[in-house]
Amino acid sequence: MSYFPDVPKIAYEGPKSKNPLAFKHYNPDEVIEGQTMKDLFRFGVAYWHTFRGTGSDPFGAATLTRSWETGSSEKEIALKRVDVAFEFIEKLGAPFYCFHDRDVSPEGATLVETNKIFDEVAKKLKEAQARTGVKLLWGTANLFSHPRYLNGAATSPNADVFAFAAAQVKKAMEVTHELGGENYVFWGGREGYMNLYNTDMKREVDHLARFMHMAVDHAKKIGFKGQFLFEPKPKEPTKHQYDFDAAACLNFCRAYGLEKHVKLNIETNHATLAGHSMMHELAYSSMQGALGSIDANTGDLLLGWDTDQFPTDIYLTTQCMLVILEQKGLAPGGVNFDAKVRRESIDPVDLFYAHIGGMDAFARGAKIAAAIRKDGALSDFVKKRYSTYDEGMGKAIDDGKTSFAELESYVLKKGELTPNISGRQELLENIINEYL
Ligand code: XUL
Ligand code: CO
Repeated sequence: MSYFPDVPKIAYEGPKSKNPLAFKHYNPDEVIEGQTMKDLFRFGVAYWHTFRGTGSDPFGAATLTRSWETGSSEKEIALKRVDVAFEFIEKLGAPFYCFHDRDVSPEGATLVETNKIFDEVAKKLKEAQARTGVKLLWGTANLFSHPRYLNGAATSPNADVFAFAAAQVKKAMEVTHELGGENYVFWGGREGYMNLYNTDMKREVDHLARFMHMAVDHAKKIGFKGQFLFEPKPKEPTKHQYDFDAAACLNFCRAYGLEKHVKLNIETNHATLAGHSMMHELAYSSMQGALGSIDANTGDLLLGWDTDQFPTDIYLTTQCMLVILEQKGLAPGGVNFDAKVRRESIDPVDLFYAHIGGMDAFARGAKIAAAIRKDGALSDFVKKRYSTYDEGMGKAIDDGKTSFAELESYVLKKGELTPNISGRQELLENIINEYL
């Protein structure tokens, strides 16, 4: 039984190909800075968008009707969907996938029933992974869709809801571990507030930290060695989310002693919602050794909410790859397409076009970034720009070997300062365009 009978295995055909169902730039075996593209990107397919996306939006009902979404029960459909998903992922040639517990497996009437169904689905996922060689990049728990989470999960003012969330994450971690998941993600869509009049922010943030320490303890207990990742997002659905951006997440981790246990999963559309560029969030996490993985997508400047579109902008992917190459890749993280086709893109084949475009855009970005890096087109300039710190008093500042008093006598003695040099932004922007 095939769910995509008209789609062959997607092959690399090179930049001259006009075949829409072929890669023009993503060539898994091609080496960039010592790594194959397959290992550099570690592309992942997001189960929630690609196999559960319906095209519904706050103003309209589902538009993406999929022929396979039929069966006598939610469980039966969930099991069938595993076949659909692995046919898609295998044909696409993505080495990884990612899921929330509730994307792959429905909620039953009780927690016992929910977990029993989850075990059955996980068994089938494990078989499909073994058959196809597709691996689990990360798992996570959906702590935002069910009405019980209306006030949050780990930050809910209701302790029973906290307890239920803990039970749900415990199970999701165990299944992720069972499936060989290489990371485990926490995205707190409802971990925040809508209004400070009814919120004890200190208590909520303390609870979030308690929750995380219990997760760390449980990972130890079950032998899960995967990387924990926070996924920053400033808002949506909640007005203010505690994991606002990379800086807020890292501050939280340090304040509560979690910095050894948690890295970040940076998402493009979340970065822009926070008023940052993706490159800023990547560079900020990377410089602190905390860039673990990325959720690749893009927003729309004219809409302004989390539109989760597939990334096709070569400037964007080049900027991402400049940072990712600098830190020699993302493993055990990867590039997960947290992106959905538009509600007007109603055919299953659109899912292929979308992923092919995203993978090719990243491959092009990587080739361009590698060429820029090889020539030192940016780095030589940046090094020169800071060269006053390479010797003399500048070096003493860098080495922590001076003081305000010493610097005061230094400038008094020196009189005239070393002149500033041009930032050359326009020239550097022109140079980047020469590589595109
Ligand atoms: C929501 C979002 C999530 C996380 C996983 O904006 O990005 O799908 O990636 O919970
Ligand atoms: Co995401």
